[in-house]
Amino acid sequence: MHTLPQLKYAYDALEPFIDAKTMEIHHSKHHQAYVDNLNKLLDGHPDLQEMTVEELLMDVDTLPEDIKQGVINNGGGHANHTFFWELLSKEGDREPEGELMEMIVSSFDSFENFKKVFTEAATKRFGSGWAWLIRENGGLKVISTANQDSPIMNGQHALLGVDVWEHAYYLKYQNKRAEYLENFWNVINWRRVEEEFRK
Ligand code: MN3
Repeated sequence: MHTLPQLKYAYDALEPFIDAKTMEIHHSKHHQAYVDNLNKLLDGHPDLQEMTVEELLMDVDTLPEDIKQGVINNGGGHANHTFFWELLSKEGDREPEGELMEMIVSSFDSFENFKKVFTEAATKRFGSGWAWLIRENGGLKVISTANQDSPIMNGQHALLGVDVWEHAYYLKYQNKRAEYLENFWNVINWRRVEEEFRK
């Protein structure tokens, strides 16, 4: 049985960059729905019920055809959001440190340029989806995925991700995705990103 993870901070902790109402609806309604739908899809599949959401996503081609797309959408939604909440914080430094920073600079020339590349991928994602910073070939790369497709499905290891579904920003920023993305840099928990980088 998959469950909604508790946030380690209050819904208003990321104000004014991400507003409390958006956080509350995003977590308690949207994320909850992915969890509930995933549980419903796995009902009657005791073997699949024992797997973690990462295990389900790692091998989607082995899933029964009638639930495959549903698990991609809702399992992906559950995994993506669980990671996303951990990536957010209003405390601490606004830049990565140490080896992560070094690899960002060696992969993108500068931290400023990395921000530009990441923001561009997030801005250009048509419709709903995510932008990610992933590890690849001993370096780092920016990608984006559609809908709730998870990098885990492609065997990719994400270090940072941003949700660009309208539900992530519409209440505060309306159609201005670029403004939401500008503000996103104020709420990244770089210590959590560094922890993922060390894995
Ligand atoms: Mn979302």
